[in-house]
Order: sequence, then C-alpha cells, then structure tokens
Amino acid sequence: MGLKKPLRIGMVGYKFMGTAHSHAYKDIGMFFDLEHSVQMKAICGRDEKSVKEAAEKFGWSEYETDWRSLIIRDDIDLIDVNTPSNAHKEIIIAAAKAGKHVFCEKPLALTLEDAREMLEVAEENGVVHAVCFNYRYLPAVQLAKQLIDEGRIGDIHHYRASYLQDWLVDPKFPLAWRLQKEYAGSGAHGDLNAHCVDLARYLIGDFEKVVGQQKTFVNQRPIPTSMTGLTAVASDDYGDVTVDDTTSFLAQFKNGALGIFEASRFATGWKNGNTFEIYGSKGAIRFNLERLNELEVFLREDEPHLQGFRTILATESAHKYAGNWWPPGHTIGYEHAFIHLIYEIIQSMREGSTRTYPDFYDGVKCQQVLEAVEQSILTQAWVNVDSL
Ligand code: SOE
Repeated sequence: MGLKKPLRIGMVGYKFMGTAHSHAYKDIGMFFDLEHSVQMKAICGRDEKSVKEAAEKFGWSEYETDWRSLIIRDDIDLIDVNTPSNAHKEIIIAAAKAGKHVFCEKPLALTLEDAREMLEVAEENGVVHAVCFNYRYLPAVQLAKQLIDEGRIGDIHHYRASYLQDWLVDPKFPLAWRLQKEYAGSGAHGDLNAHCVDLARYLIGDFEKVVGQQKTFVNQRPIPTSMTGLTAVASDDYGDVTVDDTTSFLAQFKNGALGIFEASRFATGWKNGNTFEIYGSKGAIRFNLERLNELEVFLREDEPHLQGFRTILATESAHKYAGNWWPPGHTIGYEHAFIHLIYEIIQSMREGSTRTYPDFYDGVKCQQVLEAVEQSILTQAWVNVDSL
C-alpha cells in the first residue's frame, strides 16, 4: 500500500507509553528529514477529561473517546496502540481491517495464538505493521549490531541478558494492571523479557530451545486508586497478583550460542537495567541501558599491552542516529529510541524501500520464545521454540 503524504497519526492510549510516543511524533521532524512529515491528528482514551488534557498537553489536534470512531476516520493513515496489552488485539485487527497501518506496543499480544492472528490480518490487508521494540534503536545498540555483523566479535559463544527493575520490591506497591494476567498476559516475563528476547534475536539470531523458572514473591497487593507511569496510589483493599515477579531462563540459539536471561521487578537498586553481554571468538560487548550512551567493547586483536574493555561513547556522527542530535559527547536519552524507531518505520514506508524495523513477525517470534519458556516451566523440561 502506498503511503500518503503527510503521514497522519491516530493514537490509542495516553499514559506512560502514550507520552513517549507522542513526544516522538512531536520532535521527529525537528531532527530528522522526513519525506513524509507527521501530523498528530487524534488521540483516544475512554475518560474524556483526561484524554482532552493529554491532547492539549501533547499537541494532538483532536481527541476521541471511542477507538472504533478513531480507526474509521478517513483522515488517519496509521493507528498507534499503546493501551494495556489485553486491548492490543481487538484494536489492531479492526484498524488493519479498516486499511490503517498499525504500530503496537510490546508485547504484541497476550498469547502466541493472538499474535499470529494479528500478523495474519495485517498481512491479508496489506498494511504496514510494526512493534515497539524501541531499544534496538539506541546508537550504542546499533554499534553492537554493526560490530557483530562486521565479524569483529567472531563466532558468538555466550549471550547473557537481564532486565532488572525494583519498583515492586515494596509489598505495598499497588496492584497495577501490569500485575494482572487478564490485562498484561504475564509479569516481568512479557514486560521485560520481551525486550531481551527481541534484542537477542536482532543481535545474534533465532532461539532453538529454552528452559525457565519463575516466581511471584508478593501474592496480594493493595488495589490502586490511581496510577501514572510506574507510580501508583494505594487503597485499603487488597487483590491477587496473578503474574510473575521474576522469570529467568536458559537458552540455546540456532547458531550454537548459549544464553542466560533474567527479568525481575524485585532487583533492589536497579531502576531500568536492561543489559546484555556477548562473548565471541574474537571479542566481547557489554551494554547497560542505565548508561545508554556507552558500549563496552573488548577486541582480542588489540596488542597484548592494550587488552581490556574500552568504553565507547556512542555520540559521534559515525554512530547511527547520533549525528541527528547534538555534537559529540552531548548525550541522548530513553525517549530518543522511540524517535529512531518511528523514523525507520516512516522511511521503510516509502515505495520500494526495505524493512528496517521490527514488524508483527518479530512480535510473533518474540511471543513464541516467551511462551516456550512458560511451557518449559509447566513441564519442567527444555522446550523447542519452533514446536509452538
Ligand atoms: C515497565 O516495566 C516498563 O515501562 C516497560 O513496560 C517498558 O517496555 C520498558 O521499556 C521500561 O519498563
């Protein structure tokens, strides 16, 4: 399907991710040359007062209170969905059937079956489909990918990933939607391991088999009266936590590498520690999102007296996307990865261009690994990812 100019966006959701996505649409034209400029047409949410406030604050021209009205508007080309995960499928499928391009927050769906259906419908309707695996698009992560693709790290032996946060270590933290299976599908696993699995696939390739373990440390929490970002206000009533607080797993990759993954919201001291370490026959790479401008690199080819991890500040114009921002050393932040991803989606929408962003196929492949891990926990045995 050809792309109309400019690209007119309709968005569902206006909380944490809604803010991040709105910010990206607002800023992108200031720093990136777009063949198709972006118009923030309408934002949608059920609470009229709040969505109206969000529209004004974030710079959307209009607001809607029913997503069904949003997706049938003929002045909108792309629907961006960043609601709680349980609402993704219905909205995305309806939007794709209405001929809209679709951009969805991760995890794509609550189940592998749902994710597959979303991919099928998007393909049948010939629309562009993308998943918000934003961390691929940090300059330091792009550098890691470049070094691996250039063969500088050699054959990969080990992939270690962790995504560690600590916002649930307080047992009084309220029962947010992210702690309820019906809304979130799973806990730390779908929320955080989803990013780790996508980064691993992006950087070193597909998974062969997995085996995992998971635990919920606090089984009941106060029901919230309100929630913004990861901050919530508790009431005196308690409800059941129905998802994992932590899930870790071992993996084997199709290329022969071995992997270790861990996601937790109980990792005291870590705020948003999305890390990976890659050890290969020629070198090694280490990344930590809490220091997102940096990439640690070790190259065995260095002279013996210079051997050691060097810290590269990925802010040179030679580093992908960095040159669009500030002079070298003027660092960027969490929000920029969303802009870079949206830039790739828009660029790839040009006639005849190649896809350079994660699409629903990647969303399905991620869900397949997540579900294989869940199955391995139930059966207490390794699960071959492609058997699902
Ligand atoms: C909350 O755990 C969260 O905001 C995730 O939902 C995001 O995907 C991750 O990027 C940061 O943490």
